[in-house]
Amino acid sequence: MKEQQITQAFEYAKARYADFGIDVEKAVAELDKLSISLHCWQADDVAGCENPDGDLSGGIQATGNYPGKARNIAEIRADIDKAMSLIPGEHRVNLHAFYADFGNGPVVDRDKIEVKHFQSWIDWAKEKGYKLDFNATCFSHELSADGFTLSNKDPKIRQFWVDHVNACRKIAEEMGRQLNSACIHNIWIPDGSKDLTVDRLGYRQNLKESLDKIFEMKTNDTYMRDCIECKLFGIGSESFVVGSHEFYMGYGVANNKMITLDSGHFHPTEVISDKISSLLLFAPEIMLHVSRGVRWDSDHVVLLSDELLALSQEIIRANALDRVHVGLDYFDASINRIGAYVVGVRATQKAFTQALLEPIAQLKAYEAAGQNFERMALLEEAKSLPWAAVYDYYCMKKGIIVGDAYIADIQKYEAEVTSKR
Ligand code: RNT
Ligand code: ZN
Repeated sequence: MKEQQITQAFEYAKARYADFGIDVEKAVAELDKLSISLHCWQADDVAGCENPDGDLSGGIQATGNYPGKARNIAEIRADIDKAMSLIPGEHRVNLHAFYADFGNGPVVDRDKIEVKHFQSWIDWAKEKGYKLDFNATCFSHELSADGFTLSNKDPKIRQFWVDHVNACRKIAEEMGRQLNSACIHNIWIPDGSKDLTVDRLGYRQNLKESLDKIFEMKTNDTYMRDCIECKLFGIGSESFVVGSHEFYMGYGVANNKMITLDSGHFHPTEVISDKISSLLLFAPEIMLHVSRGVRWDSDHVVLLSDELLALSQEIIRANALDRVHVGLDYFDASINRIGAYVVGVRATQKAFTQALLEPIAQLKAYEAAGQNFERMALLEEAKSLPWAAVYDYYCMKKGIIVGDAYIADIQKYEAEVTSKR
């Protein structure tokens, strides 16, 4: 696309949206503030750096063997940099604890990790202008092998994971301090079982006690925030998951903790978009793991779906961009992994572009007056207003490749870099 075409289309969009009293420039400025947290684990199929050839466990699985996966920290960073170069705006990188950089120093177990093991990540982020988020890694480890971590029947195993999570919370706090932006630390645990479980209460009591112990260690809100993520089921935890939605919803509301909503962690017809306006009333903030569930699998590449649009609309309609943190969470090993990143982020940005351009005031006025046909008709019209021209213009203004031309760019990177791995 030529610059002139993009500008012309944008000018048309501007005039068209002005008919509805919408200021397109303002929407672009808002879109530019949306910082998306890019999950580092799409680059290497959630392998981590401790033992990249080891098995991923914990009820999650990356399927596919597309060539070119990142094999070490340098390659993960290079691939994330490449993906970021094809995404307009300033974004975050979401790290997991098992991406520690031990360099030439001794390798320590997860309960002993420190800031120094992540200093090279922080330095890289600083150099590139990214902010960081962080996650304890309570899977792919011998002490999670029986399927239980913070809720384990064995108090020594529980303590190990409490120590790990708190080691991570300290690291997160320091990441936030050094990068001058609160690092969001997420707790997701795989705990659950394949089949009938009798003492559900016992496991949940254990989890509650472990979390209480964890949060006894106070951290500075300016530099780090805690969040807790529920799940419905996983591979091998089909019958019982300790950290269910009700569990974390209750825990989060009672303890003023941020809830993480992963779009792939609910019943197939249940959507997280409708949870936003409820949670906002009871929880301080919300963290999102935007994903795309397909049948039993929760982790397909994010696309511009009705649900993604509904999610963005709920956030914008509630004027809650400052309380909802948007992160991605999927791992597709069957396609070009950098492409997977770019498609997911661009889809998310496109959904927010539409949401930011919605004629909300008019829609609310119709609704208040009981004019439900008018509300429906305007919602339909809004779908085909020229929002794509606004997104293209945004990419161009930020000096980022516009439209499908990024496909060829990723193919080039594949030919020159990833295919040689
Ligand atoms: C797993 C959770 C969790 C993980 C990452 C790797 O079902 O969604 O967020 O995907 O922590
Ligand atoms: Zn998740």
